[in-house]
Amino acid sequence: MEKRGKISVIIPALNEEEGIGKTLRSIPVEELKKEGYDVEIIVVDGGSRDRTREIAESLGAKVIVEQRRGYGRAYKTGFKHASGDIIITGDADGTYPFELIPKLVRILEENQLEFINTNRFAHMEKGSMSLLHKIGNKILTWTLRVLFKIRIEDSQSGMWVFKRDLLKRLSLTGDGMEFSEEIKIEAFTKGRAIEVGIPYKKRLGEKKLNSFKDGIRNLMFLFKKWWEWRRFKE
Ligand SMILES: Nc1nc2c(ncn2[C@@H]2O[C@H](COP(=O)(O)OP(=O)(O)O)[C@@H](O)[C@H]2O)c(=O)[nH]1
Ligand SMILES: [Mg+2]
Repeated sequence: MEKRGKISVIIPALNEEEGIGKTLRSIPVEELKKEGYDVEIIVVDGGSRDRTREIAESLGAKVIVEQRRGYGRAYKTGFKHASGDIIITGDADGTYPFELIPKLVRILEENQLEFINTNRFAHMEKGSMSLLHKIGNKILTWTLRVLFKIRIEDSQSGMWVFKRDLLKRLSLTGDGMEFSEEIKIEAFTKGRAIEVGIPYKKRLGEKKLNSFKDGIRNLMFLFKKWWEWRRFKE
């Protein structure tokens, strides 16, 4: 069998005992191995006080504990531990279609891309995103598009598929939820990137995002990032 390299699936999790099992079981490890990929699954646990770590370990994931708070912080720590040529990310709450990994990896490889963002608005299950959250997302995505001239539909999607090598060229500063928009700004302005539509499901367990607080923070971050980006371009 032709060896195709290694895939690292990275999942941040904070008190996700309800969703982590379903999430990990939906990763088609055997299918990917048959296609010639090695697969590692890394769960970056933020110090969960429930059974998240235990469940993740029992399902064969490598668990890294990152006590410092924040979604971006968790990813930056996870990336350091990843050894795959291709990295795939997503939440531990059962919302993202990990079963599509083989298809997304094929799109990345066949088109010689460095980064794929996923667009959840393409096929969104009813009730999977509140109206407030949708409006917030639209404002953030529109602002990002105007400031950075990037044509994407979902600036807050947490599922990305990318070449690990690209990370060397990206400057990732955000420790919180703003990390999601930052990695897209960096990848789309510095690498070969596209967006692909995916289905998005209702969450298991409680959400960790504070829609209002994180929304404002993410908006401010876009302007801060844009200010630095313009200065750097000159
Ligand atoms: N390790 C770690 N994971 C986090 C932290 N905050 C959120 N997460 C995880 O990051 C993912 C995204 O959070 P979520 O509440 O689903 O945000 P939403 O999908 O934007 O509503 C989930 O898997 C969370 O468990 C954190 O501080 N540390
Ligand atoms: Mg989520």
